[in-house]
Amino acid sequence: MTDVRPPSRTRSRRALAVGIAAGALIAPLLAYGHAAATDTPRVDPPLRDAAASSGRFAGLGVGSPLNDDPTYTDITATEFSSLTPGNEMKWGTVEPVQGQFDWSGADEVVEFAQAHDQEVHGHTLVWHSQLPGWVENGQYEGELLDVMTEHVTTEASRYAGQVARWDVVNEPMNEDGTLRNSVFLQEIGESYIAEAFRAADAADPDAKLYINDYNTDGLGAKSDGLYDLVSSLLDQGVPIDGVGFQSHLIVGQVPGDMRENLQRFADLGLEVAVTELDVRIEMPADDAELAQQASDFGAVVDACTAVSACIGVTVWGFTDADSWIPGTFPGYGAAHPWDENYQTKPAHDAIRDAFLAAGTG
Ligand code: G2I
Repeated sequence: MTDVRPPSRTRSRRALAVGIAAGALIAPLLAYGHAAATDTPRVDPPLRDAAASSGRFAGLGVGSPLNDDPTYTDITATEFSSLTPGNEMKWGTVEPVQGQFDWSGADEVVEFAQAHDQEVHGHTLVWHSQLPGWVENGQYEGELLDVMTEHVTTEASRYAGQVARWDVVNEPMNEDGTLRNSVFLQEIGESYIAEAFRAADAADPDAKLYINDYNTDGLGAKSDGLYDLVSSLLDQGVPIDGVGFQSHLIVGQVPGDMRENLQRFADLGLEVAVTELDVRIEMPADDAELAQQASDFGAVVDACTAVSACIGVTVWGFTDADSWIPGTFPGYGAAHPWDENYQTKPAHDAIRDAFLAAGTG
């Protein structure tokens, strides 16, 4: 339970990134160019190669356990160039008892990613949800600031050099743009956010440090509040590198000002990324809704590729067979780019084509 050794490292993160970028820039060009010249059937590139042709990653928020289904792992390995552990790096998972760590699930995802030349997007260090009971209920020794700092330091140190990006603080905003009244805000005050970033930076100076939230994809009160918060963190010299836009969307409701919103954060000098994209449909989904969903996935990728500081798009699950949506939004489903039988949906092709349209493909 308390093993502190990191999983073995075969290649550095930087080497991985270069390898992915170089290989993926060339692969779709060869496939496309050759097919056009000889009239042989077109070979569609996997999403990771399509994304790389525009200099970006195609990410996946993975379910667990990863290795149960060979079709699942095969698609995970071949289609995506970044993995976000869906639950395995959350506080409640890794530190169920104060000071006792269980890295098994997180290590599994990191090792899988390294074996398949994928980046890891760490998720998440400080979040009000999926906390261990001892944090939630205040059953810890000492001050919460020290407890939080210790947790961030321990987890970010363990994976230092192996995590490309960390969601350091997740979902800090209320819908009206004020700060969420989490246990961290209550016990520490709003400085908890700056302190979490400082601890993560000290533990892993190479990881890009993100703040990540939902319903901040377009302009509005919540994203205005996030913008003000991030601006203030930058003014204070807090080591923040990026903003993640989760993009849990409803079919037909991609914010028309998403590009503009991403751009204003980029204009602060930050990276931006789409971090948890899905597009839910009220069930049963018909063909018209699946076509609209495809257009929605494409529109989100277009919003990202229109912003040079937007470094990639992560989908939150790839198959309708393994989805968080029906449990959280009863009556909704079909939110992902592959169907329940692991067949690609129009949404998959729209993601691929949007990346290719922005890139060299
Ligand atoms: O809620 C959707 C996402 C919103 N943004 C932050 C993400 O971390 C969050 O992800 C989801 C996971 O995809 C779910 O898998 O977070 C949920 C909890 O808020 C996760 O659901 C939980 C279930 O509630 C538990 O019953 C289950 O034991 O997943 C657990 C592990 O499968």
